[in-house]
Amino acid sequence: MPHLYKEQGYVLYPNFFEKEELTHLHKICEAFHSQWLVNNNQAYTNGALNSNGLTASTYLTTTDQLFLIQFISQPKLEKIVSQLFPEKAIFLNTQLFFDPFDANQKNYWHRDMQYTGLTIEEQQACLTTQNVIHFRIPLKPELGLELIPGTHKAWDTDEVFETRMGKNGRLSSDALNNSVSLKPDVGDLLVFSANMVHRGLYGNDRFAFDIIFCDDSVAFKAFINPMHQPTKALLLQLTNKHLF
Ligand SMILES: O=C(O)CCC(=O)C(=O)O
Repeated sequence: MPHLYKEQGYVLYPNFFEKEELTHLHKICEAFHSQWLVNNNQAYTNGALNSNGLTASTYLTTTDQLFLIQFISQPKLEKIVSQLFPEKAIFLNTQLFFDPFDANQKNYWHRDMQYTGLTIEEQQACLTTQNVIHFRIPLKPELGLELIPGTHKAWDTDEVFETRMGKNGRLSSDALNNSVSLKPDVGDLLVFSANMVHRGLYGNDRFAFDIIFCDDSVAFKAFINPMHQPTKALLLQLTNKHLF
């Protein structure tokens, strides 16, 4: 599998989890989401598609926080993290992906790094120097993601660049050639590089939990919110602490 990731920038692991392994995770995510919706109604009606920071104490009990960080650091996930990252990796954040309030809202091609304040040249350099990987765990069957294989290591063609930047009359939702659509089911794990060109496929009342890991580097430490990291007390209760 690591060679597939190196080549394409993503790997789908079918039936990675038994459905029962996701039952409590799903409950926690539902509880988080309903509270998030109450407090972020304006963002939601204005087009938000995801929330983040589930591991914080904002909406979760300490017991559920511990459950989440145990889930994130479970050996079978850590094994994949260690296979896919060239060097040591750490936990960056979690996200929940859901459908837009407006069913007609268009999706958009992007590389995650384009929203972090980097210049185009810096973004280009990131392809060889920085690794951020999403671990998508659908909690409902979803239409999934559309990805352009190989773009985790290859820079944009003109068409891709103009599309994801919405330039020269192109829209970021326009169709692009050479893409693949992946439709993970509940129990599957979809791992993909945040550096690659991708877009979400909305619909089916999607509800997916993403865990994001990144290189253990100074550049990424700046993006880590301490509120999303386990407290010392929680860490003491964890057997597997390498990712925090
Ligand atoms: O599912 C989506 O809406 C997009 C996912 C995405 O862009 C990401 O996880 O970086």
